[in-house]
Amino acid sequence: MVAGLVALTPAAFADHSEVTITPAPGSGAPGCEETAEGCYIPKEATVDVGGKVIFSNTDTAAHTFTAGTAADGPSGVFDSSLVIAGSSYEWTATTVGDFPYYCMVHPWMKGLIVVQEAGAEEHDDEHDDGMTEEHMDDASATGMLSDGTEVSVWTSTPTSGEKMEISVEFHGAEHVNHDIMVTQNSEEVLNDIGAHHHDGKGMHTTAPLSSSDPVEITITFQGYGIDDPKTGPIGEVVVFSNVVPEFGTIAMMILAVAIISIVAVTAKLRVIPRF
Ligand SMILES: [Cu+2]
Repeated sequence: MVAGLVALTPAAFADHSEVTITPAPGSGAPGCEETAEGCYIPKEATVDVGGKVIFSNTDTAAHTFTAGTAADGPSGVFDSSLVIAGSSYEWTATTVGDFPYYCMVHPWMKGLIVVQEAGAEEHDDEHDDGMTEEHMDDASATGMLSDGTEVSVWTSTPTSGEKMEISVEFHGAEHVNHDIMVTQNSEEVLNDIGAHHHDGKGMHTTAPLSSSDPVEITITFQGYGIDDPKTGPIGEVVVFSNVVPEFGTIAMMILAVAIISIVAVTAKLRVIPRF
């Protein structure tokens, strides 16, 4: 496989060192939540770790800018308390993650702040570790969920004694939750439960491998979204068998949840060797 190298200059990255969020005009009355723009503008903002988030109240009503959700209450990550018209509030992001927020006075007002590593970019062509991402055709393997979302994996070459890197992408999807399990010769080398990728992409690393044989990657989709209930074909499983990056995948299947339960029961019957 020929790796397509992508030259990236700092200018290729959007600047996420500071973002200003304003309430939609008139958001003190319900209705903004029905619009495409939402009640906080932008309703989803991206900022780097160490970056500054400014809530500038350009509306005529007083609002709060409170991390958490109206359903679960404040999360404590940040809280402006009441910001009167013409005032502003600043918060500096310190950890990577998705931070939903809302207005305590007007609970229909909701927004999301996505905090990412400095220099990371949602739509760039290179992962943080320098592993070059190919077009979908060049993925190690691509499968599909029943809602049509394509799921691709890119992997490093399985090498005895080394960790294997696996990049997963749910094309065009946001806020993807999934589990990922990787086995090699029936030995579990990675079992990540509850991974969340706010831009649909993520990296996973296995334990050091005990051989250079192909691996099997099982991805269980756990829904789109941040808060429950999550949406999408939850529980669907995409299995990539015999994954070796040069030759692609020999078999790819989408299995129903029921089949997985059978596998789980069967696994319990395995004889565990004792030394
Ligand atoms: Cu408000």
